[in-house]
Amino acid sequence: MTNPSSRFYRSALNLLPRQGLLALALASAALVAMAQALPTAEGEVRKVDKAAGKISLKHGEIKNLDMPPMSMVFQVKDRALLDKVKAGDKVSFTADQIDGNYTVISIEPRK
Ligand SMILES: [Cu+2]
Repeated sequence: MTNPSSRFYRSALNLLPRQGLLALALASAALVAMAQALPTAEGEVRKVDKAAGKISLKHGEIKNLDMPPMSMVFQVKDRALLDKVKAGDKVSFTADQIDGNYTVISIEPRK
């Protein structure tokens, strides 16, 4: 047990539990990401206000916000989202409450 290769094997063995922990950490990160995935809601764009970073939507039920269908104004997480849609577009979107403000997180025109 004094040859150099036994040292190699021992350090390889030492690595195994750490890789197990890493796999566990990755798996739980994936679970957290899944739990945070927002359900898609449907809507129709009423007005886009790029200067204010706001969008007016007539929307269907938003399950994660416990919100029935209505028309309302949302903030947007990223103003670039407002370049993807225009008034009159039917859209699929996700929304969440950020610092107390209803905020569109993602939005895509629907075909
Ligand atoms: Cu609403």
